[in-house]
Amino acid sequence: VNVKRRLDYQPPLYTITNVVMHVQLHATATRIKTVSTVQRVGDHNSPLFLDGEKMQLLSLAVNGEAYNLYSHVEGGISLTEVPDTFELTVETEIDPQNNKALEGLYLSNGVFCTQCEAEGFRRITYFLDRPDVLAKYEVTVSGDKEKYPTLLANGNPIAKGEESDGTHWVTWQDPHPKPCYLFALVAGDFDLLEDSYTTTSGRDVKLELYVDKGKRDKGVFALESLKRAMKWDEDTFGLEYDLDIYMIVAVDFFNMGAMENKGLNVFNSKFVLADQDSATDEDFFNVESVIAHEYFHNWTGNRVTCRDWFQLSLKEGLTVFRDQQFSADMTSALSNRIKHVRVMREHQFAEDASAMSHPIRPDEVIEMNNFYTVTVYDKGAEVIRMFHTLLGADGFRKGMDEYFRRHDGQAVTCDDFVAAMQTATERDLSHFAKWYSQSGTPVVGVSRMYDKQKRTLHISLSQHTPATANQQEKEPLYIPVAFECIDDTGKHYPDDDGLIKDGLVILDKPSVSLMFSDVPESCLPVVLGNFSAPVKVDNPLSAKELLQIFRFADDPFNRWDAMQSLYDWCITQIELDKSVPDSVWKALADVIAAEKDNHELLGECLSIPSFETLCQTRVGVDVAALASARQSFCAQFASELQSALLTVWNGFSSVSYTYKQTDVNARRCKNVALGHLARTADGEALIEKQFAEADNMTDSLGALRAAQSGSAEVFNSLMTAFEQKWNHDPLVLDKWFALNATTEREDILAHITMLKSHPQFTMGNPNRVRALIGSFAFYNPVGFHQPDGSGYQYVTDYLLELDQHNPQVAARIVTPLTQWQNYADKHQQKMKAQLTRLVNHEGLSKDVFEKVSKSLA
Ligand code: BAL
Ligand code: ZN
Repeated sequence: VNVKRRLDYQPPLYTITNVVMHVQLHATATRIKTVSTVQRVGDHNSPLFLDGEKMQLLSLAVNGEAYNLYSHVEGGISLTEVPDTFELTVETEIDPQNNKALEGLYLSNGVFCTQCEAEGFRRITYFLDRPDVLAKYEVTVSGDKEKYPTLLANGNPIAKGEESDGTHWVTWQDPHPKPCYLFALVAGDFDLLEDSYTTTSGRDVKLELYVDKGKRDKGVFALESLKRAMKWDEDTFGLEYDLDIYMIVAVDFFNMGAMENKGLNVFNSKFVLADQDSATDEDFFNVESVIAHEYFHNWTGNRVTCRDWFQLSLKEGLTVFRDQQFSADMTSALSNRIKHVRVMREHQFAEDASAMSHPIRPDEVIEMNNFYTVTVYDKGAEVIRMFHTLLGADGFRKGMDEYFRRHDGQAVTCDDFVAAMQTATERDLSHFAKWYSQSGTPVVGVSRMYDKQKRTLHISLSQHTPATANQQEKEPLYIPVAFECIDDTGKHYPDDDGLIKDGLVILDKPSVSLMFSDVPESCLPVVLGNFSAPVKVDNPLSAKELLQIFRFADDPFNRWDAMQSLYDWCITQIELDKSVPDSVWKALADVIAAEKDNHELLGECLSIPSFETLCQTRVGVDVAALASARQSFCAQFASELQSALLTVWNGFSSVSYTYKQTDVNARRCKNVALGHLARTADGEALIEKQFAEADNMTDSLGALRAAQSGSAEVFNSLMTAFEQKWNHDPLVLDKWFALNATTEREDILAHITMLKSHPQFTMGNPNRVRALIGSFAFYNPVGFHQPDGSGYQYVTDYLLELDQHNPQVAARIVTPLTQWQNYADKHQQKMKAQLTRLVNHEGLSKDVFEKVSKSLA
C-alpha cells in the first residue's frame, strides 16, 4: 500500500503551463486529445512521470512526433529523455458510462460531468495531477447536438460550431492558471436560469444556473443566494469575482455536495433545487450555504490554492469558516453556531476519538478522498474561527488581505496562511499553530474552591488532550476560553488579576488559575461561550447551577449549552436508576414560559441532545441502555411538560410559508414541540392535523419525524401517503428513504431489504445510498448496534458490493463501523469482526482499506 507523507513533499520536477484539450464525447468511448506545454524545472535528468489510471492510451507525441521512450509504471507513465521545454500530445479514451465511481468524467442520467478533486483528472488524461502545477486551459468539447445541446467547460466561451454529422462543439478558455483538480466539463440538456451581477468595481458578470428540464423554478433561490454571497464577499473581505461568467450545474449523481471548479461549479442537485413544497427550511439554509461555500472558494481555494493535499484545510477550513460567517449574517448567529457545534460534537469528536484521528493538516494519507473529513473541514473552520476570535474582525481582515497580497496565484501551505496572519497583526502565533499538527479533542477541566470565610473563589482551568491513535504524546495547546463568572442574581464578576480580557481567558499551558475576591458562594464559572474552542469541557455543575447559567449567562450559546448539559445530567440519572427531581420539571416549565416569545432559543432549548452527542460524554456505551434511557427521558419530558408544549405548538398562527428567519425559528420551535407531543395521548391527532394542513415541506416532514416516535400505524399511513405524493421527486424521496432507515422497528433489516428493491432505489445514486444505508448506519443506533451484530453484518454486506462500484461513498458509510472505540465491549467485538471481514476481502478499494485497516491496527 502506498502511504504518502506530508514531510516527503518535493516540488515538481516538471511543470505544465498551457493545456489545449479536445474532448469528443461518446457514452462509452470518449476521446481526449491533450496538448500540454511541459517545462523541466531545475537542472536534472529525471524522467517525466505523468499520473494516469483507468483509461486507454491511444497515442503520445513530443513536439508533434510520435514518442516511444515511455513505459507504463504503477499509477501512470514515465517518459525519458524529454527536451527542457516541449509540447506533449496525449490521446486517451475513456468509458464515462461505466464510470460508476463518479470520479473523472462520467455519464449519469444523460449528463456528462466531471469530478476531478482530489485526483480525478488522471482518469481523463495523463498529467501532472498535483495542485502545485498550475496551467492555463483551452478546452473544446464536442458531442451530439440533440442529446447534449449544452456544452460547458471552465472560463469563457470563445468559439462554437456545428458539423454535418449532427455534432456540435464549443471552445472554452480560462485565462486563470489553475491546478487540474479545478478542471470541469459538463454536457447535457438542461433548463437554464440566467441573471447578472455587477461587482462593486462595476464589472458585469453573467450568472447561469443549469438544472434538469422542468425544474427551473426550483433554481431561483440558489441564484438569489449566489448574488447575496457575491455581495457579502465584497463587503466583508473586499473580494470580487474575476471572470465574465459564473456557471452552476445541478446534477443528480454526485459523490460530494458540490465542487468549486473555476467558473463552472458542479453541484449535487440537493444543494441547488428548493421550493416551498419540496424543500425544508433546513434545505433552503443548506442551499444558500453551499452556494456561498463554492463561490467563496474562488478566492480561498482557486486564486490561492493548496501546495499539496495535506494542506486541504488551508482552503476548506477557511472556506467553511467564511460560509458560516455568511450564513450567520444572512440568518441568525445563534442557531448557526449551535448547528455547527452539533456537527463537532456528533461527528468530529467521534472521528478524533477513533483510529482515523488526524490533525486538521494530516501527516499521512493512503487515499486522499478519505480526508475530506469533519476534522479537515469543521475542526479546520473552528481553528480559523479562533484566529478570528484572537485577532478580532479587523485583525483577521488584515491577515486575509496580507494572505492574498502575498499568495494570489500561488499554491501554498497552512504555514503560509499563519505567517500572513502573524505578520499583518504583529502577533506571535507560533504556539497557536500547534492546532494544525496536533490531533485529538482537548478536554478543558474546570475546578473551583470557595473559601467561605475569606469570600474568595479560586477557579482552575486545566487542559489535557488524550492520546490518539496517530499521536501518543500531546502538548498543551493555545486555547481561548470565553469566560463569565456569575452569581445567583446574575451579577458578573471580574477576576483579581485581569486574566479575563475581553471575556476570554487564554489557556496556553497545562493550567491557569483565576482568583475572585469578595464574591458570594453562588458564583459559577461559565466557560466556552460561543464554543470559543473545539474542546470538551469537564465542568461539574449541579442541575441547579446549570439552571442558574441558563438564567443569567450573557452568552446565548452558554444558555443553550447549559440546557443540553442539564438534559445530559437527567439522562445520566435515569441510567443510574434514579429519577429526575420534580424541581427540574418545574424549572423546565418556567423556562418554557419565560422564553415563549424567543422562538429561536426556545426551539433549540427544547431539543434533547442526540444519541450521538450523548455518546461523546460517555465511555463504553451500551447502545440499548443509553437509547432506552434517552427514550425514557423524552417520554417523561413529554408527559411532565405536556401542557406547556401544547401551548408552544398552538402558539403559531398558520401564516402562509415564507423562508424568513422569524418564520424559520417559529416553525422549528413548533416542530420540536410536536416531536415531544408525539409521545403523549394527544400526539396522533396533532400530527395528523399538521400533516394534513401543511403548506410546506418543513411542516410535512416535521409531522413525519414526530410520527416516528408515535404509533407505528399512524407513521406507516402517513409515510404511504407521502410516498405516493412524492414518488416523482428524487430529493424528497431521499427524505422518505432516510425516515424509513432511521425508524426503530424490530424488523428494520427486512424493511431495508424491501426498500432496496423499491423501484426508485439504485446503488448508482450516491444520494439514495446515503439516504437509506448511510442514514441507517449513522442515525439508527438501535438498529445498527443490534446485540447479535446483525446490523453491522448487514451494512458490511452492502459495503462489499458498493465498494466495487463507488469506493468513495463506501468509505464514507463505513465510518460508524470504524468508530467502535466508544462502545461497550460486546459491541466492539462484533464491529471488529465485520471490519476484519472487510479488510480480508480481496479487491477491496484503497479507500475502504485505509479506514478499515487503521481502525483494526
Ligand atoms: N472541494 C470539494 C468540495 C468543497 O469542499 O467545496
Ligand atoms: Zn470546500
